[in-house]
Amino acid sequence: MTTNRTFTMIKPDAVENGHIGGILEKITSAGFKIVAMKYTQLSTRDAQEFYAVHSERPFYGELVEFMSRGPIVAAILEKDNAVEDFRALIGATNPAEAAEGTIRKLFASNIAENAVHGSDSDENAAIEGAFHFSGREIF
Ligand code: RTP
Ligand code: MG
Repeated sequence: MTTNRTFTMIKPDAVENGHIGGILEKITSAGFKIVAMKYTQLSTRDAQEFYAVHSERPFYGELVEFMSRGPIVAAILEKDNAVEDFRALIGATNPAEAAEGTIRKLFASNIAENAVHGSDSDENAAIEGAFHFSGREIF
């Protein structure tokens, strides 16, 4: 079953700004269990592939460059209703519109450099988790 899991990345801006610890604290305090995690960096090709769904959007080139410019933390998280609850925890895409207390409100810079990724469906959570982790890296 994958329906109680979601996939996240702490994006390069948040890593650069020293927010790995703060973000992981928010995630675990909200009741998410970390079942897989790694410190890694996306190649240009990895970022193009991961965000292929946005390839026709005007911000695609900027997004690929941003997401591949430095290390990220990738993780699979487990909790009841994980996808929806994690999207609520991270807040709106644009941190200026994100609710108080959300991860993007607390740690994000702007709509492009917004600190964290959260899967938008159970299906994508499974695809994105498999993009980064093999079965033996998930606990
Ligand atoms: P994510 O996929 O990273 O969790 O973010 P999201 O669902 O809230 O937003 P989405 O529409 O999927 O956009 C993916 C990422 O693209 C960047 N973006 N830049 N410059 C812009 O107007 C713009 N819009 C989106 C952000 O990094 C966003 O999280
Ligand atoms: Mg998205």
